[in-house]
Amino acid sequence: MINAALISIDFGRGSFQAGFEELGALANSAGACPVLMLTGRRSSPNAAYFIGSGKLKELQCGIQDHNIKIVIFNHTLSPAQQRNLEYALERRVVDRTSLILDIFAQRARSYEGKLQVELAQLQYMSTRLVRAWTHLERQKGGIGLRGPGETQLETDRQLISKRIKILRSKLSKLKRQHGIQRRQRDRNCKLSVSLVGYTNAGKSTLFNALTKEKTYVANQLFATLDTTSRRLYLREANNVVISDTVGFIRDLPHQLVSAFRATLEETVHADLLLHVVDASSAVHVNQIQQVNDILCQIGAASVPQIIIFNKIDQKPELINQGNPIKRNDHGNIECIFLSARTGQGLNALYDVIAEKALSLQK
Ligand SMILES: Nc1nc2c(ncn2[C@@H]2O[C@H](COP(=O)(O)OP(=O)(O)OP(=O)(O)O)[C@@H](O)[C@H]2O)c(=O)[nH]1
Ligand SMILES: [Mg+2]
Repeated sequence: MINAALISIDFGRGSFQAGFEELGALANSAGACPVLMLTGRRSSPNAAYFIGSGKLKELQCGIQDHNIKIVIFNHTLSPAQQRNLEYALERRVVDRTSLILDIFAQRARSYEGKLQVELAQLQYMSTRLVRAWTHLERQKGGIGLRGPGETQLETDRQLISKRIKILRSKLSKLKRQHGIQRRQRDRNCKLSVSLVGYTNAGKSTLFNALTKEKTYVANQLFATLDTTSRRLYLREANNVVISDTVGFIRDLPHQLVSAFRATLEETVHADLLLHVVDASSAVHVNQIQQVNDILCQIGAASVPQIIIFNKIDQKPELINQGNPIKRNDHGNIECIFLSARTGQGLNALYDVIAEKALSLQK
């Protein structure tokens, strides 16, 4: 683990503390150890350094005192800000987007996952490359613009766009194969159910509990990247397929959303979404909203959804009169309270899936 400094600036837009805690979890998941946490308030970012000169001094001292190797910002930095900070701090400076990209790169296991991560990284890099040179253009007042630097930049750009093209075509081939597999699955199966939700909500734990599988579970963000699907055997309704999917996060970098579109779109093709929520989190209401926003972006807003309040072992008071299933006035299931860890409420979920399977059967 390398020592990291985390910086988060409050621009007065709400849920600041939760966002900062999340950055700590992201840093941990990427393999960094947060030893210095700096916060501050501003009305808008400083153009050159994002933070003000006072905060910058504080950071410079802290870096010496705590043997810090990497500085992580809870924001999107412009290429110029990132470069200025790296010069001033003599350390690698990472913004929230590249931190998330880094975690994805560490976790990618499948061929498709690796391609998607590479595509997202190149897309991120290409925006950096373009603008990384504008400061030189300005400094040199336009003279010498066609020097070796510019040629190198042009070559880099061409290499990147060539590689992006190759990755896109490989991914679209895989997407076609997914389509074929899905149609076969549709023919054989009556209902496909996807577990979706905020990262670390407990989707994989619930998936394992339901299917007696052993997929990777960890108190980390983005433990799961690749979708895993299994047959679920229920007494009343057979042929249900359930899938564990990649978790979502607030402000998911748009490069990732576009690169992972194929994986994310798998959820669109489900007949039912089980939206897993970490009920023990103080910001779970906000997380539900974030997940629904992303579902909207990928065209899955109209897929029937049941909210699952997980980790109820830590919040037993949420269960209404001991009944794990909550229905609306029309008798439709609204949400379920359960604990994937202890198994409490799991039977109710089996019943609900069976009930839905029967009602949605084609
Ligand atoms: N107390 C408690 N902890 C739980 C419960 N379900 C999951 N957890 C814990 O929550 C953490 C995250 O669980 P995962 O199943 O990996 O969560 P996930 O939603 O798959 O996360 P990502 O794949 O990272 O998006 C792990 O430390 C689990 O042990 C539960 O019902 N109660
Ligand atoms: Mg998972």
